[in-house]
Amino acid sequence: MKRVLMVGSVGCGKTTLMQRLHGRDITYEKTETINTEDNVVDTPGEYLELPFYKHALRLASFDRDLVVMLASATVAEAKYPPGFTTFFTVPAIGVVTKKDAAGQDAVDRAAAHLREAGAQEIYVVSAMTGEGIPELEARLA
Ligand SMILES: Nc1nc2c(ncn2[C@@H]2O[C@H](COP(=O)(O)OP(=O)(O)O)[C@@H](O)[C@H]2O)c(=O)[nH]1
Ligand SMILES: [Mg+2]
Repeated sequence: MKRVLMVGSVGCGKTTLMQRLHGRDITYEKTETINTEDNVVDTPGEYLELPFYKHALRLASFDRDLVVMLASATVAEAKYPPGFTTFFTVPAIGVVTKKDAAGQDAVDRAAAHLREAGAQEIYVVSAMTGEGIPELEARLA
């Protein structure tokens, strides 16, 4: 599996997706700091949301193959500034999470936010039902 960095706002589903990708039980764990498990680096949503922490995301990306930008289909507002991917020196893909909890319009809106942030490839998944996970796993292999 590629070395990836999970980025996204608080509660968008980063840790749950990491658990799913590792085939672990899905349990809620608040992410307090940068947490590395095998090839996945999980980050707290505050690192994206609070300007003071943003540099930490860039530092954490330096030894990664890929940045995975997450956006929850259940959140209407954009959490990334336009062109956010230019912040990184490695490629970034977009992942819409929580497909099971939202309608198609909401999924499309989250995907549009990710495209505006610079993602040219978008995957739509549910860490709960497993939908879309095989396609994402294939991309990360
Ligand atoms: N319905 C649904 N809920 C999810 C999904 N992924 C995560 N969640 C829930 O969203 C909340 C935040 O998830 P978490 O992975 O901790 O978000 P993080 O802050 O980005 O790490 C938890 O209550 C999860 O159970 C999903 O695919 N579907
Ligand atoms: Mg987390």
